[in-house]
Amino acid sequence: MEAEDKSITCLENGKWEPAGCSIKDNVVIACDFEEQDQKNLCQWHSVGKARYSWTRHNGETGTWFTGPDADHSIGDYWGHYVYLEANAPAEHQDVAQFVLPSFTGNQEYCFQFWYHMYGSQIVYMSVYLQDLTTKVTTEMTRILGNQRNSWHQATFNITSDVVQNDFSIGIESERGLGTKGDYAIDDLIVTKGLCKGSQEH
Ligand SMILES: [Ca+2]
Ligand SMILES: [Ca+2]
Repeated sequence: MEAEDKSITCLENGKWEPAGCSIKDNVVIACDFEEQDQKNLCQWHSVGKARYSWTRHNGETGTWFTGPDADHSIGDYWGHYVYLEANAPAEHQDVAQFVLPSFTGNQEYCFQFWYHMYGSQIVYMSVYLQDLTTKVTTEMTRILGNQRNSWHQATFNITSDVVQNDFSIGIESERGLGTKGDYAIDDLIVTKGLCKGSQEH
């Protein structure tokens, strides 16, 4: 009898390859940001200016009335999430993308994550797929404005006809007029097949 394999071994030739996954429940990737080395495991990275980039963090953020007080997975000071800090040096209209780099196209997936958009100067969070061959971007949703001080779940079916070629998943947000606009995400999971019993977001 094999030992339970909790490791995610989906990475082949630098690309997430669902057929190579050994984890249970059809998980392609799962990022709760609790381990520093998940930066390698999930291969997430931030695209944009250095002064405004998605960063791993725990506890509350540096300004009152924006950002979460705790992460989603654990729910206390010690839990980690990834966020965009609106304080300086960030500037008005800076944009940053959180990117999961590469999935095999022309297959069905379920993508779920938790987001936190609290603050009077929140602008938007856009979730999109980018075809790595054609560079065409397909926006799946755009969440606008202050969503109060709580975590919300987003669920997406990625049907096989949406992206024919290998693709990346991106989450983009924009820094608003002032400092009360921290965005956070946690507990991202991509599984093979469409979402079970869930509604499309
Ligand atoms: Ca977490
Ligand atoms: Ca804060």
